[in-house]
Amino acid sequence: MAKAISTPALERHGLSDDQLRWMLRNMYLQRMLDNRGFQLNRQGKIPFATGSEGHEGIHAGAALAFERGKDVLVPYYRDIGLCIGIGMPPLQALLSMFARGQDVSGGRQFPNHYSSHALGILSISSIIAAHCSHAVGAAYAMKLRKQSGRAVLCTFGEGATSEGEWHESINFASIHKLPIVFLCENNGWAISTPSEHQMAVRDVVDKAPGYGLPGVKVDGSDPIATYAVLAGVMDRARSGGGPTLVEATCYRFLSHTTDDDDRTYRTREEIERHRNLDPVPRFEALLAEHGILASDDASKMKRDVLAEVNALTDEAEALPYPAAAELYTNLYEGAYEPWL
Ligand SMILES: Cc1ncc(C[n+]2csc(CCOP(=O)(O)OP(=O)(O)O)c2C)c(N)n1
Repeated sequence: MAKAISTPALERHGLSDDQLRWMLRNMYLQRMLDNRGFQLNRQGKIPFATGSEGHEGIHAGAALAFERGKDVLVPYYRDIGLCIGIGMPPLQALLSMFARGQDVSGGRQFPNHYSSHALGILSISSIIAAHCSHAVGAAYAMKLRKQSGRAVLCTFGEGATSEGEWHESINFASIHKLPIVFLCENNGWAISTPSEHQMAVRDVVDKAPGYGLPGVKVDGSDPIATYAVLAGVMDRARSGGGPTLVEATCYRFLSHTTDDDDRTYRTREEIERHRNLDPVPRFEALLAEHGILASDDASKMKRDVLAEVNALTDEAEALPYPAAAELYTNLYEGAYEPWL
């Protein structure tokens, strides 16, 4: 008699059905917001947007490993899903794109420079890897103040790992056993530079032993695996075990930003090949296979997210630009008199 083929149990690392569905919703929201940026740019409504399509699995997994109210996130410009995942209102992303006065940077359209004291999000630095030293500073402060039970999560791309500040930061963190996790979102490209032109070692984690800290590589298109790795190493950092370098692999499906034409350096076939690893349909299929999504749950969730993003787009677009009188606000200490 033929044996019935049963689906192997899902390795869920303690995540409940609700948490798994939350992850999927976060991934849809990231993708729709991200794609909205490109659409608005092509419509001539916003000057610039970055693409994070392909990073959704990393962001959903990392967001759940982050402890709100305790940890500090020092993100980079692709982390829209991670910032939303730890509580940033999605409207913030649109306010930044539209350069509206209510944006946290006052509408200066330095894209994705989210920050929130309440949520523990430090502003990013557009200078690649400069924020790693800021992150290490935050972790050093936690250690000096003897704040156990807290850790810093610092993210960056693989291109950043060629920068001097990255090496200095990771070295300092390792010497002082700081409560920090360095999360590399390795999408294979640093604008037009492929990772094999970026480093002579195969993997970013190969750099960890040189600094005396552990390195863990994970498939970043799998949000559960990413969560499991990050939850473990964040706990280790929080309890005094020291820093870890995590490399989460993914692929950047869109061009680097709306200013970049990726047809000049990679083929359409390469992108299509990587579509097999697209984290969003893969995770959706996994949850459906294990009965965590009912038959119309995914389409309903997508419709809800689209309606939310449409409403937020209209809301952000209707808000005013910053007033001209705000031009120098937050640039100089105290009242500033223009010298003209
Ligand atoms: C110090 C510095 N050098 C160059 C740039 C220009 N630049 C902006 S993004 C980028 C690529 C970074 O690639 P990676 O770290 O792999 O992150 P990804 O964009 O692929 O997510 C570069 C070179 C910069 N912002 N800062």
